[in-house]
Amino acid sequence: MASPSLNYQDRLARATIPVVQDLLRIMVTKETNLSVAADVKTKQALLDLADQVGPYICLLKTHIDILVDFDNDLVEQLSRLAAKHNFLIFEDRKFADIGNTVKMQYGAGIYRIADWSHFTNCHVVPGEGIIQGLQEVGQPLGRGLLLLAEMSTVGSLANTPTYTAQNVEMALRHTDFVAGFIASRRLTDDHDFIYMTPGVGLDVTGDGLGQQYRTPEQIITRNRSDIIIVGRGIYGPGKDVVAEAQRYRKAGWEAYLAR
Ligand code: S5P
Repeated sequence: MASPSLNYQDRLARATIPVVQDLLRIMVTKETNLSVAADVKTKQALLDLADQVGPYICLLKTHIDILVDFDNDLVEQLSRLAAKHNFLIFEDRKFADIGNTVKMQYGAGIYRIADWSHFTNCHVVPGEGIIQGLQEVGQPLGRGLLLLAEMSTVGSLANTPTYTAQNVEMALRHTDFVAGFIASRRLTDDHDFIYMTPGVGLDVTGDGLGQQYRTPEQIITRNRSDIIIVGRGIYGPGKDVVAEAQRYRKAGWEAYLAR
């Protein structure tokens, strides 16, 4: 099979899941493949960070259960910032339970993730039922799912050829809802999935807790992933958030142009 086009514009024309089209359109329009991992503890810190990095990102990744003061107003304000700056939201929930349980975790509870998050993700450890359960809730709302086919950490049990390949097989059976993968590299050319890669940093190689950082050049140019996810590299201690967001956006986009 001929090597597929890796050009975001070509892929926008081919994408079939509406939320993937929206994401690619934003990437092309804003010239950014940067997603910020907003791991902060308060509502105000999250809103401030989203407003600061908003102009430079295509996607804001949240861990909504870190917040000590979550409320529905946060969701409204965050959604307004997403509209103001033209980015999408990805709640990094990493679902991992049986289909019937994840349906409730995704659609109900305090957070009602499916109501506001364009993308979420899951481990396929329980088998394909987890995808079916999430799909029942998410697809009618126009959401997309990412499978955690690999993890960025030292000793990750997900990073075996068999497990990763099974993620790909499951994704290929659900191409109407599975938008792509969390992985360090493009995994298949059989279908045009979106790849998002965390563990990206320009200055350090680890965090002392198993996280491993690779450069945008490694991830985007060489590994043919699509989106870099950057957290502490942008807002860690002593960082100038706006300057770092600009720096990572530039590095990610240049790495894309170089391939
Ligand atoms: O394999 C993974 C998958 C994810 S989603 N490794 C990760 O680090 N993540 C997430 O990416 C993690 O939960 C965190 O929100 C972000 C990385 O943050 P950083 O501060 O290390 O850049």
